[in-house]
Amino acid sequence: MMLKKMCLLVVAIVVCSTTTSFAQVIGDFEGAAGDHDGWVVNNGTGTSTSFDSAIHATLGSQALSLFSNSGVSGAGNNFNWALTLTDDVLKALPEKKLKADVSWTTSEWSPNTGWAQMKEIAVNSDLGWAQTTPIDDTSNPGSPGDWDPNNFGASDTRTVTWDFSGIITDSAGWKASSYNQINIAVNWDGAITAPGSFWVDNIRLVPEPASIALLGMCGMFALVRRRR
Ligand SMILES: [Ca+2]
Repeated sequence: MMLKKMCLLVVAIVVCSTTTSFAQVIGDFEGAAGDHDGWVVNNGTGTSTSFDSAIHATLGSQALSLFSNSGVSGAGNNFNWALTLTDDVLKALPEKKLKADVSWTTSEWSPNTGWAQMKEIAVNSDLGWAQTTPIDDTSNPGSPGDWDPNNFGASDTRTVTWDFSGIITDSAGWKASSYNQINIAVNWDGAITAPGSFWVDNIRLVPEPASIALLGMCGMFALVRRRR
């Protein structure tokens, strides 16, 4: 009987571990210089350039540094759809949330006032363009994606979370689309007159609460089995 219970426990753990997939990393920036895991850095108003950075890495030893040139600084000139990924892996987006570790360093921004944001994300597909703002931020839950040098110290790294359920309402249409794309914007205060950097690492897709609830049920099931 004991052997049977142990077997059931092992099966439960294996099944639960398999069905509740963990975060799927879609940007760790660990490759060679210029290899950004398929992410494309856009040049436009508020031009951004990029390079692999040894600082602010939260997964592995490199992060992506977005250097945003505010040579055209002035209110309204600093918003840029800086990062784009077009990949079939995004077909899973309706069942997932997107998280990214985002960093700023006060000394990068001059004068040390104003604000910077990694906030808006847009999805694009045959269904069209739709955008949303983050739902959570480990440093600034009251205003996710917003950073400023006065309130967040010399160096700040946080995890920002975006939820696409409100803008991908046609899940079947999204999955059937000929392409699936997300675009991440950076934005900063026109009062900041020198170029500054955004860092991003460990961009990942994480299961929706339904899957997390399943994980909880699996844990409870394992506990019940253990107590019997
Ligand atoms: Ca990394």
